[in-house]
Amino acid sequence: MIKNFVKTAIAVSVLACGAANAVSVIDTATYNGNTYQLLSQATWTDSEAYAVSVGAHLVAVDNAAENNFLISTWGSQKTLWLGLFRTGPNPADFAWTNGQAVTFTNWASGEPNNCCSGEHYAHTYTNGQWNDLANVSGYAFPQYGVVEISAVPEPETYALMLAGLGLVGGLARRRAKKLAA
Ligand SMILES: [Ca+2]
Ligand SMILES: [Ca+2]
Repeated sequence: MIKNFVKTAIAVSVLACGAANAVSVIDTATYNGNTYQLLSQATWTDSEAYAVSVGAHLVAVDNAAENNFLISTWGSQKTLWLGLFRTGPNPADFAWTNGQAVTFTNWASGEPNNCCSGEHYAHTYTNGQWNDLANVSGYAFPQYGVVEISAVPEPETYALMLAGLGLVGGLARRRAKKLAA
């Protein structure tokens, strides 16, 4: 039942976001027990939609070590979309799509500048520093998303699991009460 509920929730969220435009996985790597998928060239929103469709999000960079992993694995050759998006006009107004707190950033000098008609999405340069960019699949370079698939369940999946356990526990208690009566 829980499995079906999760499946339905994912299906609904995929429908709500719209199918990602032909985004595919072109490489995979592991780091710290987590799986990372390099996606084909796409806009940020199509890349994040693909990540959501597999029950994950674009990568949230926890620290310099994770950033170094991304750059040494793919980012020294390709500019990578991160799961970091603008939530307001100030330089600090960014959030991770997976909901974790923003405790590390690696902006290039003068970035994020929210240039031109607005730059709401973060990506890496080949030197490992970050820039905010519009929702394009390529500007100076093609843009490639990276999905981070956590080895531990996402918080929302975990909450569903706990809710399911609570339900089972409640039924067991009711059954036990009946027996005792
Ligand atoms: Ca991470
Ligand atoms: Ca910028």
